[in-house]
Amino acid sequence: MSDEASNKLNRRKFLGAATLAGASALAAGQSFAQASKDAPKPDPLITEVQDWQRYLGDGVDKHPYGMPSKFEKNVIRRDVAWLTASAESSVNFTPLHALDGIITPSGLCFERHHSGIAEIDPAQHRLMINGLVDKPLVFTMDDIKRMPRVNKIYFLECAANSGMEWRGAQLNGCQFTHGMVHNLMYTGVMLKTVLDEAGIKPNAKWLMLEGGDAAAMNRSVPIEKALDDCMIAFAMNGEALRPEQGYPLRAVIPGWEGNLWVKWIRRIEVGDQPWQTREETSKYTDLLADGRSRKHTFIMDAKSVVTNPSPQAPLKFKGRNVLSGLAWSGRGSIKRVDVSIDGGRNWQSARIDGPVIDKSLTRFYVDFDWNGQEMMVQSRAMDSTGYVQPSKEELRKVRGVNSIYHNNGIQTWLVRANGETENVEIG
Ligand SMILES: Nc1nc2c(c(=O)[nH]1)N[C@H]1C(S)=C(S)[C@@H](COP(=O)(O)O)O[C@H]1N2
Ligand SMILES: [Mo]
Repeated sequence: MSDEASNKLNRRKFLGAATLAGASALAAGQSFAQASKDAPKPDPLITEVQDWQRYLGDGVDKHPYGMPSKFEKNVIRRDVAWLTASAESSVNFTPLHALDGIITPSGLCFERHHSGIAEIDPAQHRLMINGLVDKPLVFTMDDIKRMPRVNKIYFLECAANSGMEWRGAQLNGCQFTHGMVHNLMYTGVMLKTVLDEAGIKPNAKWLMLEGGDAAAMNRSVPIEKALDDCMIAFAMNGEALRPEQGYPLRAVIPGWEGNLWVKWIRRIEVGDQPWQTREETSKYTDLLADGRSRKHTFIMDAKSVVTNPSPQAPLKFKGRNVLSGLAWSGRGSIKRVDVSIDGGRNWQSARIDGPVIDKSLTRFYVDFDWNGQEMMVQSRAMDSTGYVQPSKEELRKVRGVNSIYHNNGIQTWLVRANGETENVEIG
């Protein structure tokens, strides 16, 4: 049977199933300590002294820079070899299914490079500002670190995130379908502060941001956005940027597609129109159904995904379970997230927990009781503008299937009776 046919069949079988509202009514007296019921009795892990209790552990001189426990060795960025021709011009993915809260650990942020990671000595890094300015300037890293700084938490999403899913369910894991996103606390200087130093001319309309990597990647950003909330950041999660993320300096363009967040930034040219160069062909263009393309699609619309359960994180036990996921919007904050377990007929509001910040990932949960029924799990985000995340069907009606970019459609996971979970599409 083809995958498509089997998905249809599963959907038919599923129609009589209960809603999450029904499923979430916890059976009276049911314990959370259900997994331990299968342990031998008496349980040596309770009655015997273990090695880690018997021997001295590593001293404070063993790990000058800490790493995760060896038992977490599967929690890593992963790539999909067949997606791109070379690892230097490629992408890897954040393991969303294995993370919690809203901040992405620095070593697990997805990477997207056009010409690999530039290795730059900060003492030799320069940021130049030229074009329509009163005084062209060159900043060293030391200069930038003497300017007033700010701390902000933002998501960065590549416009190609979920791009492989436009024509149908393809990659089996939220790491691969949604993992081109990370969420970090940035420390740096407002771009406005840097621009004010140079003094921008009245006819300035666009900035060209240029990277110091071998791609010399550049993108054009309208001046209104640049003066509003953009930053030049030198730190992430409290320490220097990682080389992968643009060390020693990157642009932060909140809520807008990742492509604009130029890494290893070395030059800002102020102009009166968008920059037209060969390099800007690396710009992302949305192809529409009729063959035309959308010119500038900068903002990342509201989106969400259930990270647990998902194909890499199946359900292991009946009874009490935690469904969890992430929601975000480039237009503001997340107001509400609804979750369905019957493929979008019935919805229940999820519990949002942790900080709810503009243009940041937001964490949601549903604490529910699973009786082993098959489920079609979906989540739907609503942002502070009232925008509601569309279904993939709705999205395709407007945008066709020729796009790669800006796919913010609702994701469906089929959870089978044995807990295994698959990427499927309804309809
Ligand atoms: N200089 C430079 N900046 C760059 C890129 C690049 O290849 N070179 N890739 C862009 C793209 S397409 C994305 S999605 C983001 C990815 O940021 P990350 O690697 O921190 O995840 O960086 C952007 N900035
Ligand atoms: Mo990107």
